[in-house]
Amino acid sequence: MLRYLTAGESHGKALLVIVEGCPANLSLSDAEINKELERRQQGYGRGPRMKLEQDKVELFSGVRQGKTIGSPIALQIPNCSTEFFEKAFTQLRPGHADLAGILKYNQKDARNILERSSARETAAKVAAGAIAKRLLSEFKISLFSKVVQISGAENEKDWPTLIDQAAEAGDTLGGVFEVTITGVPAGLGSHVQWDRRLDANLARALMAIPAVKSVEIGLGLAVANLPGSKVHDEIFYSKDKGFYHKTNNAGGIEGGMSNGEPIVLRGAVKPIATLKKPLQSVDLVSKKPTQAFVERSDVCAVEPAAVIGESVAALEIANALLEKFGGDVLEDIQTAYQGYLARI
Ligand code: EPS
Repeated sequence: MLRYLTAGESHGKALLVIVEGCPANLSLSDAEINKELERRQQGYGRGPRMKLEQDKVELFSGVRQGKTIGSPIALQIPNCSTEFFEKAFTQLRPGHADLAGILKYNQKDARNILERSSARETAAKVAAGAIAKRLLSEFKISLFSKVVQISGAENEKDWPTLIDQAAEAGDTLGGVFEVTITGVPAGLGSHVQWDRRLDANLARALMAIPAVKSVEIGLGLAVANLPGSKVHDEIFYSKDKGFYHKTNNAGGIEGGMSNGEPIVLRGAVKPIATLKKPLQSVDLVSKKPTQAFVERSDVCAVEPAAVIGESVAALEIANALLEKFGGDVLEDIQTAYQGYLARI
């Protein structure tokens, strides 16, 4: 089983991750992880913070002489921008974790909620996902992602103008991203138990990305309005290809298992909740009406969300792969994998 935990605050010293269950003998370098971290920092509509941060990983354990040794991989990404860490605020921000968080954790300063609920944490997720992607590449499984919509507009030529207009108006925008995973063999995940269903685990991983409000697999929501004849993918067989489908409305997953077709996932991202032109709110201490707290923020973060989606999906696919083929060393997993491919 591949699992991971993150720690760290947005403006604290660093973000930390421990990835446990990565098999031994996988070659792994800082550079491969840094490449993914750099992708996450891009995107039209990002705020000034991304010019300050230079996300680079420091590997502390689990790797020796460029290869994993089967022990937990611990790493950190230092934060450059730590200047807000001591700054208290009480003007609760609608759409953020502030209100529910201060009530739940009995806090007097909403900073104690902001710091961990910030999407800065996703840098740690992407670092963990980079390790999963490295593992999957040994099995010729690849992940891609792209933005497919910004605030309802599908033509990418319109996006910069829309984002500029929102920035000008002190507003923010959301959108939709898509993750495609190719090379996944049929049979990852399982129909036999709810928590082994690959679609459920992928959906949970995508929904756990801050600001993601809806997840679709394949046709997604559209299945509700179509007859079965327009939804289900017919099955074919040829000697070269084995079993295959000519359509992929299922998005590569049937019965909670991969079916050998590319897995296609979409995530809908809400607009960033910190607005330059602040929304109406209430002050935590005085209980009087106030404008929401405004700190430097992004206008649109759908592009980084796509990279994050790719990363968390990689972690789920890697976990399902290890569940099916077992093994704590790369060579054993490869042997089991090749045997399985030969059988199916
Ligand atoms: C975020 C607010 C902004 C974003 C941040 C997420 O940070 P700051 O308040 O320091 O300007 O830049 O995203 C990142 C730091 C990042 O690395 O993606 C929020 O409130 O979620």
